[in-house]
Amino acid sequence: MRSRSAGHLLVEALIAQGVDTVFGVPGESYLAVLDGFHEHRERIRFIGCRQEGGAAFMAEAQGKLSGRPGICFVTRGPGATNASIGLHTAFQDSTPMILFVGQVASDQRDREAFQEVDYRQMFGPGTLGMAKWVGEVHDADRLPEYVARAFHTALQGRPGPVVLVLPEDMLTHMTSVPVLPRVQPALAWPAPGALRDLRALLLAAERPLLIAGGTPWEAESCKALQRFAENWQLPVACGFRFQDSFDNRHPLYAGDVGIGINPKLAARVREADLILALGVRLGEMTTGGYTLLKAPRPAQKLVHIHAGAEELGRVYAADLLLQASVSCAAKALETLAAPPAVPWIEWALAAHADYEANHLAQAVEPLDMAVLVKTVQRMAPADTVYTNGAGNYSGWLHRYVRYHGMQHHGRTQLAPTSGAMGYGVPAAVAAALLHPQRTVVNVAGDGDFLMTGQELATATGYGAGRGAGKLISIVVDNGSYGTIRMHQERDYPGRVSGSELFNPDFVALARAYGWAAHRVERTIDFEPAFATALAATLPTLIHVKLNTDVSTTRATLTAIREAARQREAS
Ligand SMILES: Cc1ncc(C[n+]2csc(CCOP(=O)(O)OP(=O)(O)O)c2C)c(N)n1
Repeated sequence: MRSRSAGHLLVEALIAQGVDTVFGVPGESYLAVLDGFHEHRERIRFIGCRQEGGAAFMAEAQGKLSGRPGICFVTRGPGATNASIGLHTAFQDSTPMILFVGQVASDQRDREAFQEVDYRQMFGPGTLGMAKWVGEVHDADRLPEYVARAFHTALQGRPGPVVLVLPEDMLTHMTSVPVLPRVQPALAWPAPGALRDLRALLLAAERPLLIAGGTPWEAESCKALQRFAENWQLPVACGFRFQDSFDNRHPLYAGDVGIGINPKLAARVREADLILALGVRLGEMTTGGYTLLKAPRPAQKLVHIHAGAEELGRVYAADLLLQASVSCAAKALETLAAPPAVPWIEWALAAHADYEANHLAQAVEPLDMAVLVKTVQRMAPADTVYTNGAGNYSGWLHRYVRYHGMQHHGRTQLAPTSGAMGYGVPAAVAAALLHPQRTVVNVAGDGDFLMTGQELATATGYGAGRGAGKLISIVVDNGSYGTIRMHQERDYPGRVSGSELFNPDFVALARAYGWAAHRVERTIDFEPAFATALAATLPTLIHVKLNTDVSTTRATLTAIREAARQREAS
């Protein structure tokens, strides 16, 4: 085996894992790796981003889209701190991801050398919710072992982010060790006895509800889930921001259990006598703040199926716990013999009828977000990827986009269950770069957009959205951090502080980045603007002006404030 630097070896190891694109911001701490990317530029590309938060979000989106770890490279101290938002998102969203961090040279360690941080302390598993594992590589010959372990750890059990720390001097050591083969994650199958118990619980149920979500769903497991649901006529809801786990057009679809949940679905979750939670973590957002399922002992019978042993029994005392990968669980469930008839047909039909009724919206003038979102889905190709960050504006996507199950076009919803603002733009840029044939539509709030809007330059620089697939970002400008304003009006009516925004001219800003841009102030002007964007040869930003008072898909700020004042008065 020829000798080369560990930096080159690392790039070869990534290629052996099937990686062809990585995201990052360069730093002097890992020059040998950057040189490796130059060496192997025909087989792997380094997308240089404009801020590590953007790069880490892009890698997270890569992990969501591919089911394999998204890869991000950043420099020490400032680079790693900027990247932490993407790491946190990958953790909360159970997305496989590896963050490589350049580190000070070994002979400088522990002096608080320039930009030195102890990443085991900063991101370590003891720190709730940042990384599954933090490894530091001190021996160039062992780099393949660390990389393979990073892939396994990111993919197995509950998927998530891993950090590999790379001391600068280690990267320049010469080594002749070979790379290891592509990692295939070990899968966990449900035990036959547990499946029998699950069947018995189903047979005893009258109002069951399946909640699907988490990761890693893909085409085959989504198909298996659908067959299981059909065999048993089970109504299926999706967990918060996992709306593409089950086809929203299917007659058994009941809606999503997340922020802005359909009140009828919330009632149905409470009324259910059996909740079958498949792949979802049963976190705060999917349980309505642990109220739809009362913690720690729910009123409903609860079966929780999850790949991570640590998730089972984390909060809830369930009636049955199954540790299994979602793909294995779904395949096992579809073989579960269903009775000739189930007693909950009416219940299942009503669940879907409630979902359909929730699609109807009261008209809003002059700009109707419900119509806007429905227009996007009517006009955009069926395999369009939708991205968003955090903010009330995302409620219109959650409520009105009918996400297709992953058996149709893979993942089409890139949205942070972590509630990280700024996610949508970089996720969209990553999706457009990774799938140039597919159209990507980002919807961002005005606050949300400017957290990572600099990545428009990355899109322009790397030619995203210039081919068959379009890249479109719709900025919903209500002149405020509207979600926070909503909370203020609810808890401190009329006392607005810190949530008003001064915005730039978004059209001029987008054009300065080399994007096409349009402004829309009325519903009727949206369709022509979106048609122009779908025909454009440049990525396009559509700046949508929304009245600040339009707060959520269901309420205005005025109504929220008045209700709060009445509560105060009574
Ligand atoms: C990185 C980050 N910072 C702060 C918050 C808290 N936060 C949640 S929503 C929100 C306001 C979002 O404003 P905007 O994007 O304009 O959307 P809107 O709510 O107005 O629709 C804020 C500040 C967050 N979720 N993420």
